[in-house]
Amino acid sequence: MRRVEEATMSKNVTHLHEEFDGDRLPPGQRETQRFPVLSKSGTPSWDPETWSFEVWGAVETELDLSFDEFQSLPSETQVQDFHCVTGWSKFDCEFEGVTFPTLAEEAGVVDDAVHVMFHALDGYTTNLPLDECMRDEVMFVWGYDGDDLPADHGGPLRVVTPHKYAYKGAKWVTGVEFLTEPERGYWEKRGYSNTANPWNEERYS
Ligand SMILES: Nc1nc2c(c(=O)[nH]1)N[C@H]1C(S)=C(S)[C@@H](COP(=O)(O)O)O[C@H]1N2
Ligand SMILES: [Mo]
Repeated sequence: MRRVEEATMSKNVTHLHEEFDGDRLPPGQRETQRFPVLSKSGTPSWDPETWSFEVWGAVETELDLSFDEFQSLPSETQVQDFHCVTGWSKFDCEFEGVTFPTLAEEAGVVDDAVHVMFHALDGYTTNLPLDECMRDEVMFVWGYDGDDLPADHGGPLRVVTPHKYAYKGAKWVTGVEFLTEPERGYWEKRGYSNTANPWNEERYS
């Protein structure tokens, strides 16, 4: 019964490419059935007792949530495609979690916020303009294909950005910083595109 309800409530957003005037498989990409793991350094460990998710910067209310508290936020399931800048795409990933706009509403974003920096347990950071985050397809996810998100893929919690190459989605995310000026994250400082639109092949800068 529960499975049926979840299936009904899952939202399919794999038509997202239409908004970018592109094919479902972006140029220069190859479809894979596997889900390769790509991390700058290994998989960090986390302690459910001390893990906390923080939101700070240009917000009305800074947040500090336990994993249970985070999972109590309004959540949903979406079927999305995943595009890696190294050339593979994985179709129909089912992700469960909280949308970026839901989290932003929880914190109350102030008027002069224009940019966002995501922070992760392994020291990784990645940035996006606020308006590119304020879409329902940008999610903080803890569930993948009906199970917990595997640790290698960013469990307990990661960001997914199906409108961008996947380096814009921080695995092991524990912090979201709202900024009044743009800043660059880990790969954006090291030659990957700041904009990362897969349908324009914005891979390098
Ligand atoms: N915290 C963190 N997030 C990260 C990375 C990382 O090294 N650390 N790598 C990024 C890159 S380059 C890619 S392609 C995707 C890969 O996600 P996957 O390992 O689940 O395929 O995660 C992104 N998020
Ligand atoms: Mo990547």
